[in-house]
Amino acid sequence: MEQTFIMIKPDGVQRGLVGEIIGRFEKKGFTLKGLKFITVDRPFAEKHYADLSAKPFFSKLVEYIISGPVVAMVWEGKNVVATGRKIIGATNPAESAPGTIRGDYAIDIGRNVIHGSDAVESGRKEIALWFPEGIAEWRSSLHSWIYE
Ligand code: DAT
Ligand code: MG
Repeated sequence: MEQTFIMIKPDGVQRGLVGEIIGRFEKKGFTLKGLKFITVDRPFAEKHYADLSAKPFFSKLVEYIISGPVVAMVWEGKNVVATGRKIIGATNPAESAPGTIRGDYAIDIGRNVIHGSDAVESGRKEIALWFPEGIAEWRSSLHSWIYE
């Protein structure tokens, strides 16, 4: 089954949005496979955002991600990468639809509350980076009530 890496950024933690965000993924029917509350250091954040290292906003982005604890998660389910991105909303909250996490809870692009993998392959890489110890092996007993 497909997996994605989701991270509640430091602003989401500070603003008390952890329960709300986890609830949206849970209620959709996705399965939580990994979760940790951690503050990452600069080299780690730079590795996570390595693809953006040439962007003018890169250093500000890294500064933001290391500014406090984040909630790092692995969620599993059918099409969870693309659907997760829909739940999260457009990168710039000014363009995120109401009903999405960023559309409901964010204003500035540099404080957009949450990260989600943009493809199955980048998800695989991000999960390996954030969860080198591996993730939980379990199957929800609700499976047959969510999938036909
Ligand atoms: P996303 O987080 O939607 O996958 P991304 O991978 O393109 O977006 O960029 C990572 C983060 O970098 C994004 O959540 C916010 C920040 N960012 C992206 N584009 C930006 C821009 N033009 N100015 C400032 N910050 C930006
Ligand atoms: Mg991205």
